[in-house]
Amino acid sequence: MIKVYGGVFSRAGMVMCALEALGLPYDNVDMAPRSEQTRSPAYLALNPMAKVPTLQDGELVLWETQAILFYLAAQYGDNLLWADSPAKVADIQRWSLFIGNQLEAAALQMLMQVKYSGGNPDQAVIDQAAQTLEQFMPVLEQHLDGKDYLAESKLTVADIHGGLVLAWGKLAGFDYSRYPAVNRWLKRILTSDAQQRVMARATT
Ligand SMILES: N[C@@H](CCC(=O)N[C@@H](CS)C(=O)NCC(=O)O)C(=O)O
Repeated sequence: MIKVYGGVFSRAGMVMCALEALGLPYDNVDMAPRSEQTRSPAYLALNPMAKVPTLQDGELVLWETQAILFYLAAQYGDNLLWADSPAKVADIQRWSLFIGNQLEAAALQMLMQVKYSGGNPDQAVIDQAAQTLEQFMPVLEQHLDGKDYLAESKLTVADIHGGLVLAWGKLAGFDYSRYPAVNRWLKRILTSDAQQRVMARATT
């Protein structure tokens, strides 16, 4: 059985969302980032970064969220979450990498400051992160205008990764309503059946 290390609210949630969308059974080993568990010799043997998520699928051990998502879709997608030509696959990867490279750090910094700074957020860091999101949001807005998904006119791993990254900004209070196409897309991902099933795990 496929095993996912890391909890629902970490990037492991993205992996679980993809597994849910693919209809694949999996075991979740819930471990918090920076916990003792992530520093155990057994876990370090799987992931020398001591971070989550890690995927175990038979002999395969994989870390780095986007690599895991690309693997799952390519291996098990059978036309779900993925595409059937190198150019279309590259388009899915392009949007996921764009969000990963341009927006992920800013969205995470904003979330960390607003939610996890012990009530002592650094406004300069928040402002800088907001500025970065504002800088690249028009690219997404223009691309998503008139579209339901980032690539392929269907849910792909780019939407799962991208939507859950942008959700960090939303949790931190970033106002996406000024970008209506992005806002609609984000809502579509967060309310998708797959993501609802992941969130249900948080309460069980
Ligand atoms: N680029 C990595 C980042 C992994 C990562 O930073 N995971 C967080 C949880 S979402 C973590 O384990 N942080 C602990 C740490 O930074 O020590 C990926 O996408 O998998």
